[in-house]
Parts: sequence; structure tokens; C-alpha cells
Amino acid sequence: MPDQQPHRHHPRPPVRPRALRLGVAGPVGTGKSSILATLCRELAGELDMAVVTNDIYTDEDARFLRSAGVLPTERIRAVETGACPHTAIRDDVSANLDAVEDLEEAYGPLDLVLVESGGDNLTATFSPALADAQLFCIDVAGGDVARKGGPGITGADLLIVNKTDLAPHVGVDVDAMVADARSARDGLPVLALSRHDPASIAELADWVRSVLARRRNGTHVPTDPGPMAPHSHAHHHDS
Ligand SMILES: Nc1nc2c(ncn2[C@@H]2O[C@H](COP(=O)(O)OP(=O)(O)OP(=O)(O)O)[C@@H](O)[C@H]2O)c(=O)[nH]1
Ligand SMILES: [Mg+2]
Repeated sequence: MPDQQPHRHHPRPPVRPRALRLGVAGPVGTGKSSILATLCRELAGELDMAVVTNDIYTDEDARFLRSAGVLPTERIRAVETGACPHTAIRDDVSANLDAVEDLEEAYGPLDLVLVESGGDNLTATFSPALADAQLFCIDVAGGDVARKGGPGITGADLLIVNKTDLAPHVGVDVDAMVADARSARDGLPVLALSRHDPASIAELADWVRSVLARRRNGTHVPTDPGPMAPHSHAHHHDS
């Protein structure tokens, strides 16, 4: 007699989930591309990776990363966003999703796709439709931004206070800046980072590994830091 058991008890073959999409956002020049390069250097030996960059008019970030030699060049794609880089990671993410999906199709299955936001003076954050997790990068030279807050600072999965090696030169107390950042984040993690500090780089790599592990065991929930504050600037858009 055929087995009448409901099929729900049949074990499914393991499905490798699509890559973790990790967004890296933050103000211009705070070290986003350098963080991507660092993560590729640290993790490409153990994870299958690819990179998408967003630049306003050029593919400069992609070219920087290709020339850094941290990943095969064809795994680094540039999305040119036009005048409105925050739109491309927040309101209409289709060009970025296309780039991520193209990379997964061409080189997948991948473990990790890093997406760098366009350089923007505004504190843009990634839509959860594009990024499963996001880190927000500020640097010690940028003034009192940790205290001023904004959705990336308060709500990103990880806040990086970057270039701590420069702190003595710009008269900044890193511990105080990290404490300000922590008090704005309701328990979310803050990492003081410098590319000259291997221990901080190891911590960053471990954080990425832990998000990947949580995503694989189903305990990572993508969260939306929220939209950026209403703003106006030289070009028009609807949001
Ligand atoms: N001293 C120091 N400089 C750093 C560090 N990380 C990055 N930089 C420098 O900061 C500058 C900007 O770094 P990028 O990685 O290009 O910054 P970005 O955020 O990608 O810049 P945009 O994409 O133009 O917004 C470069 O001159 C880097 O060499 C760091 O840990 N310490
Ligand atoms: Mg960059």
C-alpha cells in the first residue's frame, strides 16, 4: 500500500540560501571602499564574494577595488546612480538588485555580496529590499556626527567609527565618540576601526561571520533603520 503520510514530514534537500547582502553606507570619504577592500582581503579565502558599488557619475569606487586586487575584477560591478545616490539604495533599488542578481547568476552560489552606497553628504540608509544587513560608517574626522544621530547612526546593524589612527591628529577622543554613538543606539553594536589596527579588522570580520551564521540559521531579521530625514538639495525628486 502506498505511503499515505502527509508529505510535510519528508526531508527537503538542503537549499543554499542566496548570498547575504551587506550594505555599507555613510558620508563621503569616511572609508566605505576601504572597508569593502578590507572585508574582501579578510574573507574572500573562506567565502564566495562579490561587490557592487554605487557612484554618482563614475565607476571610481569599482576601479579602486579592482586595482586593490582583492577579488577577481569581474566580481566587482558598478552601478552609476546619476545625481541621486540615496534613491538607488532606498526608493528604487532595481538597478542594484539587477547587479546583485547578475553577479549571483554568473558566479553563484555566493555567500556574501557587499554593496557600497554612493558618496552622499546625507545619511542615506539601505532599503531592506536591497540589504539584509547594513553597516554605517563615520570617521573620527567628521565632527560630532555620532551625537547628532540620524537613521544610519541609530539603526544600522553595525556602526563603525573609522580611522581611529587619525584621532590624535584631529583632537578626537575615540572612547568618548564611541560612548556617544552607543548611547544613540539602544544596545546595537559600535566598532572603532582602523585599517592600521589588525584587532579591529578581526572584530569586523567576525561581526560579518556572525551575521552570516545568524542568517543561515534563520535568526537574523533584516531591519530598516528608517528613511533619512526630509531634505532638499539642487535636484528634484519625489521623496
Ligand atoms: N588614516 C586612515 N585613513 C583611511 C582609513 N580608511 C580609509 N582611509 C582613507 O580615507 C580616504 C577615503 O577612503 P575611501 O575608502 O575611499 O572612502 P569612501 O567612504 O569609500 O569615499 P566615497 O566613496 O568617495 O564616499 C582614503 O584616502 C583612504 O585611504 C583608515 O583606517 N585610516
Ligand atoms: Mg567609496
